[in-house]
Amino acid sequence: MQRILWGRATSSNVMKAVWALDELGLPYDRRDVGGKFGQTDTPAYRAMNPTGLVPTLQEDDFTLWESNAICRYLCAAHAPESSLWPQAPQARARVDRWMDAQQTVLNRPMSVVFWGLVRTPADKRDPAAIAQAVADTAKAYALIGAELTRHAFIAGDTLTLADIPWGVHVHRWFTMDFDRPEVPGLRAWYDRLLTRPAYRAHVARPLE
Ligand SMILES: N[C@@H](CCC(=O)N[C@@H](CS)C(=O)NCC(=O)O)C(=O)O
Repeated sequence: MQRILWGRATSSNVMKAVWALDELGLPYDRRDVGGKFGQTDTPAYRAMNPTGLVPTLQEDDFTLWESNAICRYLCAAHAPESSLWPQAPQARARVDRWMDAQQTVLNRPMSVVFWGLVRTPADKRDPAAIAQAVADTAKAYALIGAELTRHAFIAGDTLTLADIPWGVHVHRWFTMDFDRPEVPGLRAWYDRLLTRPAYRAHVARPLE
């Protein structure tokens, strides 16, 4: 079976998929598309992913988009026993809840902070919008911080898929140059993630 992960390495959503692939020890080829590489507007790419976004997973003639769905599929299809996505319904639901919350609670303010501070020239920034987004992002991180003061990872004592969507963003949070609000529990968890080879290889990279 040939497995291809379509998407540029600088995308937070691509990072989730490659981090999960490496944690599960699954081989893949990653192909650069999206951003400065383009190619996401072609009929061939849109046939795989009608949103034109990255990432897209391709396994022979099966294709899948939405980064969190890709992470869950990889566990379900190739590592059903993995502790990354526990099988017990309540444990699994707790993991899924945090994956959803990254998309619904964290993503919007964190995008404003990241795009504002990293991808926008200093003279074009909107300081008020960034300040509001920093406050909202800190509130979102406080939700997982409350969990992380009770156990080592978001959904318990071991790494699960819950850590992956939040973990890609926390590297940006601690790497951007700004006056960062303190969130109890967050830095220790980030340091824990930094001990993982897959996280260092794909997520903890210079911001661009
Ligand atoms: N909800 C989608 C969002 C995908 C998304 O917004 N991807 C961004 C990169 S992080 C993208 O494709 N941007 C346009 C591009 O890279 O060309 C997911 O989680 O996969």
